[in-house]
Amino acid sequence: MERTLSIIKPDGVKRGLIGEVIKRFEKEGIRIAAMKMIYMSKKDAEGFYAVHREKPFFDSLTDFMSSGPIVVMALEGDNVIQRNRELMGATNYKEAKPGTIRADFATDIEKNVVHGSDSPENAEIEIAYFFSKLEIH
Ligand code: IDP
Ligand code: MG
Repeated sequence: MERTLSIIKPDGVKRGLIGEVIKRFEKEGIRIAAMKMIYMSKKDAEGFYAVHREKPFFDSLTDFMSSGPIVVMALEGDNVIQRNRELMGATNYKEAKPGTIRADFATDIEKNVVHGSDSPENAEIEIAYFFSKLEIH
């Protein structure tokens, strides 16, 4: 059993896609172990995306991620890190497989609706960034 961090980004929340995204997880038998809506400050977003500090898109990405409320979730299931990445689709929605969240809803390489951890190490760090032990069920 594995856990991963999922985020419905500000574009997804603003466009009314919370239910749509959660439905796709639940349909796949992925369990939601923790969930809340939060509003990150620019500093919160910079801390979360610290691995991308040197990237040219870092400033724009952290502005975007602190531009409105987001929904953060800890997802649980077998192989859920990879399964979530498959449901999300490629970072660039133009390269995402048809039927994935990003292919269906993303409008931009940055505004791509969802985040998902990419490894067990990062999943653990990212879940702990938002949730205390008492918030994960
Ligand atoms: P991922 O979200 O698919 O794991 P990462 O490479 O970790 O993709 O990038 C984090 C986020 O940064 C992406 O989801 C996207 O919002 C944004 N991003 C990635 N590459 C670019 C880019 O080339 N231009 C603008 N934004 C980007
Ligand atoms: Mg990533």
